[in-house]
Amino acid sequence: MKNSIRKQRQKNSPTYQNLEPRKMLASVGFDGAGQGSAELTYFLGDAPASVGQDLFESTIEDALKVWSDVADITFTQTGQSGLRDSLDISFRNIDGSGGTLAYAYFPDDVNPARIAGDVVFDSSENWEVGNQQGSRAFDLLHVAVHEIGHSLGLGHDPTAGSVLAETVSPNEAFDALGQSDIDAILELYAPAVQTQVVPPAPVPPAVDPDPVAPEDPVQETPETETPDPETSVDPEDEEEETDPTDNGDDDSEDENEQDEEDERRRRRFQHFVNQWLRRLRQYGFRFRFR
Ligand SMILES: [Ca+2]
Ligand SMILES: [Ca+2]
Ligand SMILES: [Zn+2]
Repeated sequence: MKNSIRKQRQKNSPTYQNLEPRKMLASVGFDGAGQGSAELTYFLGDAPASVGQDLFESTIEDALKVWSDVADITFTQTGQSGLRDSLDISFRNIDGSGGTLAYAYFPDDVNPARIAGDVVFDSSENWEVGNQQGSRAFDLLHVAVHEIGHSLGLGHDPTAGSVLAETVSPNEAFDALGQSDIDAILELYAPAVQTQVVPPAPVPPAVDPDPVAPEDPVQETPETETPDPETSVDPEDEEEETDPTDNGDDDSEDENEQDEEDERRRRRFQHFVNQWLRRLRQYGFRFRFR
């Protein structure tokens, strides 16, 4: 298949903004016929200095996650190129600036396993992530989501809003899959088992745990300025706790306990909100329509 795709590419003289000339092929996906799951690896080649390796890596991770959030596909990075069931993702000069932006190989039912799923970006294009540079550069994330769609077996899609549209404008930045993209990938693979980013319910346990080591439902160290109930002590609380004259059985203490409980709930809720916001940022909700 490789040769015929190459010939096809040479015969066509693509217009600017076509992502790639692509022969119409049909694939059942890496999972074979039916809607199954796929465990794939991916290998990253060297990014051009204009993009930078870190941005390349994080952008590809974001693009892979766009698909694995929807379909039951796992991607694990590997340091070895040329593996079976592995997407080798690299840059090289394809045809200079303009023309083809990138291309990808369909899964192993269409291509030899060694190249199935591989993606190549044209290192001669100006790339950015987002659309800060307007018409001067193409959104690497958009093109990566598009090409990885091909890697997984999807063809082009003329539906408005599809990331698999045949063309892309340099003024576009990826926002989300279109509904037709979601429908198309779910015709090839099972739905993602893993739930999407959902915040933990902001309800503390009914029984307060040991106040010295409050139960933290998500075992991560908060990195925000939110006070950690474990390490910060309200001066009034401290006074209350160390008051030697307190016999510990009057009504005002009950009220104080209630206040402390409310304060703990408030801090825990704030902790959840901060964590959720951090995850949203982490998972790349960084593009907005303008
Ligand atoms: Ca090109
Ligand atoms: Ca742009
Ligand atoms: Zn395409």
